[in-house]
Amino acid sequence: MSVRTPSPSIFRPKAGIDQSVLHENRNLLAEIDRRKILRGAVSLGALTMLTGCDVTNRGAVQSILKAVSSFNDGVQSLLFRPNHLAPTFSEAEVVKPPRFNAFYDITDLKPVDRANWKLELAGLIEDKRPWTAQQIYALPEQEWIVRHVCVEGWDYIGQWSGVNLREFLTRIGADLKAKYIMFRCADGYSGSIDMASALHPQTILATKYAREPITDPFGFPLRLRTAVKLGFKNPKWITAMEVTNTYPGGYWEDRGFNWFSGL
Ligand SMILES: Nc1nc2c(c(=O)[nH]1)N[C@H]1C(S)=C(S)[C@@H](COP(=O)(O)O)O[C@H]1N2
Ligand SMILES: [Mo]
Repeated sequence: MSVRTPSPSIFRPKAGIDQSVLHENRNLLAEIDRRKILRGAVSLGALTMLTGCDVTNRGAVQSILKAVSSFNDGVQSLLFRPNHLAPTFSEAEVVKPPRFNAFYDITDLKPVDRANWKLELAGLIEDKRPWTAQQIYALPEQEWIVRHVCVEGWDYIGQWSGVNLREFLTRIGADLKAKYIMFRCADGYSGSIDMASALHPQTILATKYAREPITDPFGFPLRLRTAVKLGFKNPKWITAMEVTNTYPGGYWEDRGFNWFSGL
C-alpha cells in the first residue's frame, strides 16, 4: 500500500529546529499552500511570526495549521456561488480511460460485488429504503464533461453521467436544509460535502463514464461527481449516504485536508 502525498516543495529545512513536524503535517500545509494563504516557503519561524504563538511543540503547530485551514471553510462557503457553473468541455477533450487515484495502489483494488451491492440511506431522509444498482440505472440521467482536479497537482477532463444529486435527494425526501451529506465507500473511504454543493447543478451520482458503465477502478457501480470540489471530495464505490447536521469529516478530512475544498 502506498499513500501518495502532495509535493514537498514547500518544506525548507532550517538548522536547529526539528522541522519533521512540518513533514508530519504536510497535507495541511499543501492544502493551505494551494490556496496561497501562506506564500512561498513555510518555516516554523514564519508560523511563529504569523500567529504570535510559540510553535516549538508539535501539537501547537498542528492546531495552528488546522485553524488556518478550517478558518477557510467558512470563507470558502461564503464565497460559494450556488448556481455558478464550473467550466465544461467538449467530448473531444475527454481523457479515456480516466486517471486512477485512491489512498492505495491500483493493484490493491477490490472490485465491488454487483449482486450484493446496495446504496443504504441514513439520517434526515423520509424514505430510507436501500437502492439496487438496477433501480439507480433506471433513474433519469444527466451528463457533465468537467475537469477533475486532485490536490496532488494533476487533473483531467472526464465525461460523467448519472442522476442529479438534487433530484435524487428530493426523490428520497431528504431534508434539503440539513448541513451535510456523508458518503461511505466499499474500500473504507468516506467523505462529506456541504448541502449547497450537493444541490449544485453539476453534482451527480455518477454511474457512467464516456456513456459506458463506470469500470471498477473508477467507482463501479456508483460514485459522486461534483464539478465544484477537489478530487478527494468525490467518493467512489459508494455504499451509504447519510444526511446530517453533525459534522461528519471523512478519510482525508480527518487527516488534515481542508474540509470545504471547493474549486
Ligand atoms: N472510495 C474512494 N473514493 C475516492 C478515493 C479513495 O481512495 N477511495 N480517492 C479520492 C481521490 S484523492 C481522487 S483524486 C479521486 C480519483 O478519482 P479517479 O480515480 O476516478 O480519477 O477519487 C477520490 N475518491
Ligand atoms: Mo485526489
